[in-house]
Amino acid sequence: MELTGAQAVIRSLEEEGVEVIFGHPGGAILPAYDPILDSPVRHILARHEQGAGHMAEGYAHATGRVGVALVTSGPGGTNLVTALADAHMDSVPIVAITGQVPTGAVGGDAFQEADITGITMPVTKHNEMIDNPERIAGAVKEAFHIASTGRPGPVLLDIPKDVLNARFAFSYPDRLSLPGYKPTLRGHGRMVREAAREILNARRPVIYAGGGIIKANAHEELRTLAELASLPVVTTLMARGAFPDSHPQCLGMPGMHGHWTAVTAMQKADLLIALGARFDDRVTGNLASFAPGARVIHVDIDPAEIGKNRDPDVPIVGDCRVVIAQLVDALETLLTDPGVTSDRGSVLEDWWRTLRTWSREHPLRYEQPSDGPLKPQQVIAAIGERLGGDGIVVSGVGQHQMWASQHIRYEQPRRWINSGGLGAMGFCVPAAIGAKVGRPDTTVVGIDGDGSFQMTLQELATARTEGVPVIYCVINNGALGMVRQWQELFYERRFSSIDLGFEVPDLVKLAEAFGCAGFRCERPDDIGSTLDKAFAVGELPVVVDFRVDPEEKVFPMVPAGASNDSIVESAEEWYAQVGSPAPVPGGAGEPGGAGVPDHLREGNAV
Ligand SMILES: Cc1ncc(C[n+]2csc(CCOP(=O)(O)OP(=O)(O)O)c2C)c(N)n1
Ligand SMILES: [Mg+2]
Repeated sequence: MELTGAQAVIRSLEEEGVEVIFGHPGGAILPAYDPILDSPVRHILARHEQGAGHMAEGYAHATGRVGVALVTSGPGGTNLVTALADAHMDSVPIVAITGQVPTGAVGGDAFQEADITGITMPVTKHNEMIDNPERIAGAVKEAFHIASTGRPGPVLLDIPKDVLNARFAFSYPDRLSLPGYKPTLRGHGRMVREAAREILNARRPVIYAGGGIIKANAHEELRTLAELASLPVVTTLMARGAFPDSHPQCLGMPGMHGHWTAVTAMQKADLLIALGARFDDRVTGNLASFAPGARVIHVDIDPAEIGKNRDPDVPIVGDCRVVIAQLVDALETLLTDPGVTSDRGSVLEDWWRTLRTWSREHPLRYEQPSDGPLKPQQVIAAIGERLGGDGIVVSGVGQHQMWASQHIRYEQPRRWINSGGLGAMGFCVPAAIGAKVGRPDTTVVGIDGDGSFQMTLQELATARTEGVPVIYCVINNGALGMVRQWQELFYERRFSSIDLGFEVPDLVKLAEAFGCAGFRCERPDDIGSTLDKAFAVGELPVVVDFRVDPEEKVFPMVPAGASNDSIVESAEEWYAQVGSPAPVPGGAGEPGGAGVPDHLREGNAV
């Protein structure tokens, strides 16, 4: 069948089962926009290419399928870079297609030319400029395969305009030929048996579950393993929901703002079973003092992760779902040995007693005075209760993100979506649109910061015009709160360029200007009724302006680069160690705060 290159692109997407494209047109990609009119594939017009990229990511996070973004050359591609980098850091399967100037003009600084394959080389799993139309179908097929298999990630295809316009005989390949690309799925048998023995020998084991569990759809296997061997589980920021928060063996989130018990359990563990996790600095704190007494089993599909930050005692390259099932088999075999106690709970009794005591003594803490300012944690907890384990929560980046991870219970995978590795403000508004498009029957709540919201709020227009009713709850502290928190703690309250104010923009009027419903809540007593109104809207996107206390800080906290042993649970504990807070500029207060002891100083290690 004879098609143009552009028709071949859209046909190839149809062949891959794509139901929706998030994009924004322009000169070089124009030919590809014409056949969309005749295709069953839905196109969602983002107002900014970064938005299109994050929408594709949100869609992929929520559905487990590949998200697709389509943009033009030059600024279209460069605007997409943040989303690609985010997808690369968080292993999100997306395929981006960019238009390019005609082949003959490449390299000549033509209008809207950018070397997008060069620019995105370090932030894509694979990219390619397609130089002839016959290559389109094969390249698309490979792109979807590479994006979604092994360690998932972004793939970019750059297609010059003359290639899009050329006519040729199209056929879709039914086979792939990628001889150099064969991700290892099955773990090495001897290593798996070794890991099973380590698990039985351990007295203070902890499963360190990372985002790879969700990517591999391994949550059921994880649960089987944890229950079989009575193992405590921590779920990282990228793995919230991979193991139910309500499960008695769940210790919560580790890391810089993790639960005290999760952080400390890892520090005191004699065995860490790292499953699809990458020993990120936000989890380990100072690497040299991280989990000093622990032996390490590290399971990851990406061989480059093994030993990157921490040398494992038992390295296993493989897909989490496959390897955990192998581990369960190996453990079951060992447990039939008459010399081995099959009641692992009794073997780990001391450890569990300690963990339970810690959990009781070190809950997350905050106080909501009934007549005082609205506390962000209270708002977020109320949203979580309203969702009751159903619904998808998408966040921006900052304090609100940490509170949304801490104060909402996640019971299932793909219910918590955020920008973890890159920490890209602006993620929430578009990613929530992508999630809702992928899961239209599920309530999608965006929990955003006032700063993050202002980076991509123009996508409210997309949500409204495309009929995507996300409920955005802006945790409005009038500030770049997380930066403010660091300036308070590490720069003696010398607040520099963090003030956003509450009034500009007026979020309720802004919502209305975009044809969305807008509400405001300023008092603790009004949280419930405001959420009632927001959840009752139904058809339209909603923006709720929750005006919260700017003084509130995220605790627990391990200062960047410090040891996880220096975890601080509250502002009171912090100031008990460093001296009273420095005076609020222009306000009352005792001088002090300059005496930050060495172990709480912000390190240089990120
Ligand atoms: C694109 C981008 N720029 C800058 C930062 C640095 N940064 C991290 S958190 C933060 C403040 C976020 O403010 P807001 O969205 O209001 O969230 P809050 O911390 O107040 O809850 C900033 C500027 C970032 N993460 N991403
Ligand atoms: Mg803020």
